[in-house]
Amino acid sequence: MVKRCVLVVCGCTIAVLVVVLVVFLVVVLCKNNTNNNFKDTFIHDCEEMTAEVHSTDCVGVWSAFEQAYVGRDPCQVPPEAYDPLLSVAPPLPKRNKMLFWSGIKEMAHQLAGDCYKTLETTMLGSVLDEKTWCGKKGSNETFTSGCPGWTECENNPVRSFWSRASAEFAAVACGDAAVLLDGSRDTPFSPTSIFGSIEVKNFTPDLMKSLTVVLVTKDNVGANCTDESLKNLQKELTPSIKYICTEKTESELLTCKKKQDKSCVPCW
Ligand code: AVW
Repeated sequence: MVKRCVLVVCGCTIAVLVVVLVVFLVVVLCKNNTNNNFKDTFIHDCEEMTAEVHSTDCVGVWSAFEQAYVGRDPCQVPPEAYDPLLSVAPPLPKRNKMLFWSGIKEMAHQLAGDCYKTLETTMLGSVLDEKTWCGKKGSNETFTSGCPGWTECENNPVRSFWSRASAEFAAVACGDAAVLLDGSRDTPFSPTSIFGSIEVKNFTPDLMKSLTVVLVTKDNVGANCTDESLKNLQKELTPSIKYICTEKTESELLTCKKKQDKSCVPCW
């Protein structure tokens, strides 16, 4: 009887240990998989994006990327931490086809198609769009969850990346550029947005000829080109950059886009 009891207790203990071990292995493997997935996807997407243009050392680009935040407190990653990354993978400008946006990301990308270049269609922008990442003090890992949110602290790895990349994207914009602003916002030109606080301040007057503001409204409801906030935008622009403003409804723009061919005649 005692022997049987000992056997049952031992059996149960072994079964519990096996379950704990399996759960532990699954958790560890899944975690590593997430991190490797992030790295592998980064390198894969980088290679796909650069294959046609020029060969790029995407493993080197990954190293420059991770050195910005790995091992650091995720609230102490300033935009300058990405300087080495931006110097190995700078945004390539497209003359007269640079498109900025504020408030209407989806619409901007529907209209951009293959005709315009947005920050999210540059190599780094497309690889990191909609992604979250951060490091941790004393760790050499990349985490894709549990990272600080956009407003949780200013110097978080994601926000600092977009700030630094936006500054660079704006600095190389050349010729006639355009910005799509959300006409249904109270302040279509927001001085605290990335466009208002970073991009406008980084335009290079010797490179940029004009900026066309396309105020996008829903069926003519919303702001127009006389909007107070746009006066602040004009004030921010160097006088040598010509300012143009036009009002368009969403449906006008989408209808035009459908008809647009490879000649990419602007819809504004
Ligand atoms: P936006 P931006 N919390 O539509 O001018 C979370 O205002 O700033 O346009 N995420 C945020 C927050 C926030 N408070 N603020 C901004 N974001 C993120 C790069 C979020 O992902 C391009 F070149 C939101 O979708 C454009 O010309 C995105 O920032 C320009 O910057 C845009 O906020 C658009 O930035």
